[in-house]
Parts: sequence; C-alpha cells; structure tokens
Amino acid sequence: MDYTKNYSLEGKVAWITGASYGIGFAIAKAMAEAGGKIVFNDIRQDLVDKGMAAYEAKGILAHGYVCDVTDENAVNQTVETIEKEVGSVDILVNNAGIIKRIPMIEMSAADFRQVIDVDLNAPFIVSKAVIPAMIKKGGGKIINICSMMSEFGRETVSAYAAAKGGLKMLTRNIASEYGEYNIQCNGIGPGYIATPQTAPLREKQPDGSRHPFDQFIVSKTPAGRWGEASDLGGPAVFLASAASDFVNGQILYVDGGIQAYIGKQPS
Ligand code: NAP
Ligand code: GCO
Repeated sequence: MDYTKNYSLEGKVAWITGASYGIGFAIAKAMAEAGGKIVFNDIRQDLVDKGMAAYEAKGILAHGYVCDVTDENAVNQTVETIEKEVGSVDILVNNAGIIKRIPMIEMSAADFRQVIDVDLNAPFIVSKAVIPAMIKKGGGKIINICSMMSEFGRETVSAYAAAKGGLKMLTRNIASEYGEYNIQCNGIGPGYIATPQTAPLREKQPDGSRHPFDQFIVSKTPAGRWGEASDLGGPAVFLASAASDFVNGQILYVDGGIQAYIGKQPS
C-alpha cells in the first residue's frame, strides 16, 4: 500500500482565505499539488485578479472570490456561490489576517477592534458558515493560522497577540464541539516568515545594515533564518489530509525551533 495516498487531497475543495499572496498562497499551492481544488478570496477584485494570475502562472486552476471575511453576509453568500460553482468546502484554512504594530497605550480602540475583527471574529464567522455542510458531508478539516503570538507577547502587538491567543482557544473549542462529526480543527503557528506582513521588520537600515529585529530573530532561531511561506505547505497538507484524522485541537508550530532555543549568545 502506498502510504503517501493518506496525504492526498484529491477531489477535496480547499478554501484558503486571504490567499492572493503570502502564506495563504503558499499553502494553497501545496494543497493544489496534493490534488486539492483551490478556492481563495480577497477584499478587492483587482487583488483577486492578481491572485488568479499568480495561480495560473503556477499552473493552478484556482477559484477566486471577492469577500471581506469580517462581513458575515458576504461570507455566507460566498459559501453559497462556492457550493454552486466548485462544491461544498472540505478544507477551510482561516489564513486572512492583519497586524497593527502600535504601543498599546497609543492604540485606538478602533484599531484594536479591527485586528480582533479580522484575526479572530472572521475565523469564527467563516468556520460557522462551512461547518453545517461539513457535518452533512460526514466530516471536514479546519486549519487556523495562529502565531507565536498565540503563546508570547511582545511590544506593540497587543491586539494581534490577543487575537491569536483567542484563535488558539477557538481552535480547541471547534475541535471539542465538532469532533464527533469527524471534523478536525487544528492550528498552524508559523514562526517569523518572510512575507509582506513582516517586511517592515526586515528593512535594511540607512547604513545598509540589517534591521535590528531581523538580527534578533535570526539569533533566536536555531535554523538561523527567517521562514519561507513554502515551509508551511507540508504541515498544512498534513493537517488537511486523512493522515491527521486523529489529530484534533492541536497547534502545530512551524518556527524553525525558535520556541525551543534560548538564543545565540552575542559574539
Ligand atoms: P500578508 O502577506 O499580510 O497577507 C494577508 C492576506 O490576508 C492578504 O492577502 C490580505 O489581503 C488578506 N486579508 C486581510 N484582511 C482581509 C479581510 N478582511 N478579508 C479578506 N482577506 C483579508 O500576511 P501573511 O504574512 O501571508 O500572513 C498570513 C497569515 O499568517 C495571517 O493570519 C498572519 O497573522 C499569519 N502569520 C504570519 C506570520 C509571518 O511571519 N508572516 C507568522 C505567523 C502568523 P489584502 O492584500 O487585500 O490586504
Ligand atoms: C511581529 C510579527 C509576528 C509574526 C508572527 C510570529 O510583529 O512580531 O509580525 O507577529 O507575524 O505572528 O509568529
């Protein structure tokens, strides 16, 4: 028996939210290569078009929809459209997310709420929209993109850490409430990944030196590098496949070992 078949997503409909680029795009690409039918969304048509072109360039026939994941009506409408045009969602990856790096006492309540809305409320809204069809179908997979900030805090990311900490517990609660319907809900906790979201932390300094935060992360990571979005593809395919049918409520950290390491002593 070819055990790799347990990792196949052949014929499964996978919706990766906010996946025109970045981590979502890399996860979608890996799932496509594992046989999945890829669905993604973004908040504007031009970004969906850009995403469609990017998927096409990789030889992937993706289905793209304009949808703001914080808008429950838009999400419910999109689920109906996906079901008509592609099929009911077998795999949901709650990937769409934002961050605002502002010292807490300088952050407006509106900014705090916006981060919570996208990073925590939206995974609730989208999961709630797809679970009924998963139950009817006999099961499904939900993967929430958490963060190291599901476990740690740091200066300026109070809203993001609160959201990602909450997303860890939402993951565990969906696993608890819907496991009996053969729905597995797990999280992926990426370490520091080189995407547009972290670009400000890697900007070259005026004197051409590396950003202090860039140097900090590399010194704290045994792998000695930032993660690439493609590093998340394998873990995502595993959690989306039959190979993980008895894995539920777990957060799989894909961080190059940063959480295991005290950090390289300064030379
Ligand atoms: P990114 O490059 O900023 O991409 C985020 C994606 O989410 C974009 O496509 C964005 O679309 C979309 N999005 C934002 N708000 C949305 C909304 N309301 N509705 C629909 N789509 C929306 O971020 P990334 O680095 O790929 O991160 C993806 C996920 O991984 C996020 O949840 C992030 O918190 C998490 N994460 C990232 C890292 C890292 O180091 N990069 C580490 C741990 C976790 P627009 O272009 O339209 O804004
Ligand atoms: C930051 C970074 C992190 C990463 C990621 C780490 O400002 O600290 O953006 O939050 O995005 O979440 O796992």
